[in-house]
Amino acid sequence: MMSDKKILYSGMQPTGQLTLGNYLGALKNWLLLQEEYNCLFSVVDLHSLTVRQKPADLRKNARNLLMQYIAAGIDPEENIVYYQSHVSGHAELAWILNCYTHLGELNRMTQFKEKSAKHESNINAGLFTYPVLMAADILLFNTDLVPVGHDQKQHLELARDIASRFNNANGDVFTVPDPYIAKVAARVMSLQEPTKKMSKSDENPNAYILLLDEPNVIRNKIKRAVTDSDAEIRFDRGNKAGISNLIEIYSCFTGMTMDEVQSHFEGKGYGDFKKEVGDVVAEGLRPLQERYKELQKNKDYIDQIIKKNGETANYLAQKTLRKVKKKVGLPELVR
Ligand code: ATP
Ligand code: LTN
Repeated sequence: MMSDKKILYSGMQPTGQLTLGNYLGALKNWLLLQEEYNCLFSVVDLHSLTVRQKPADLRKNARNLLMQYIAAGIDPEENIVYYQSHVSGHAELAWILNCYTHLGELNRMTQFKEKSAKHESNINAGLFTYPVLMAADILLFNTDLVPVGHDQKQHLELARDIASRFNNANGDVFTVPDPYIAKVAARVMSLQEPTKKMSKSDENPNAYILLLDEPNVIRNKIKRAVTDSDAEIRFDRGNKAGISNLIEIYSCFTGMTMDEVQSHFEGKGYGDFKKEVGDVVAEGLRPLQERYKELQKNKDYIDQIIKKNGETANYLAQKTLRKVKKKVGLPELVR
């Protein structure tokens, strides 16, 4: 962490099991970037409290999520993989940044609007200030690059605005972070409603593929995916959302371009196409699933990773917080 590489930060909410959307839209890019950057990958458990969670489920999901990062290929010895709630600096910085964020900015956030509509009976203040906590996550570590799916672009722009506003008022403290959004599969769509994004908190399990779904479950979900009635395998998001989504997924797992995928399936029917997509996804996720099973047997190893990385993250967070507190005029702690 102390080397002179640039800093990368990203995280995911432990609101359920990881989907193919989380994997292709975000996690896969983390894997590509982890050598080039000093990386922090957090399990953003504080964020997930904005929607009611069952405590036992949250605890389980958080640990499973951290293990899925590692099973996917994130090296926890070289990168800081940790729980957000183990580093109290996130909440402290979020408070300070709340005072540098305008209500109008938060009112414009589409995720807030969507989640408010979905959870009408619990539109809490945390849901509203969610993007400020996210800005704190990123700015706490002087992050240069934030790889996320397309849905997080607006939050990232806000984090940049908050950083610049703070710097303008108090002198350069924060690095203004850049987003990293992949070109292909930045938005993997629901298998049941292909105009909506695939989401791990969807009520219908057929809408998503979980990274830990059994191979036959994966094949069946793809077989049932909603398509269209014209039987042509062609990439056209506007008119053929379901088929285009499957083409993108296939392209991610095979490394083929959209054109190559189209010619590969020329003359074939949807049945054959779906079968092949199911096969490459099931096969592509097999190594991750095998590593996950191994990690499950290794409780002490995971515990030690959580402890060590949490300590490092805390140390780095305190360094930034001390600077921020001083800049805004909070009294120094006398030891
Ligand atoms: P929830 O359903 O609880 O809102 P989610 O599935 O949207 O969760 P997050 O934890 O909010 O997942 O997101 C983790 C990362 O995965 C983010 O970088 C997000 O942009 C990315 N991501 C989530 N869904 C998709 C998707 N369908 N396609 C591409 N990227 C996605
Ligand atoms: N809001 C993000 C999760 C998240 C995040 C972050 C991503 C919280 N803090 C910092 C990147 C950097 C989401 O995916 N819903």
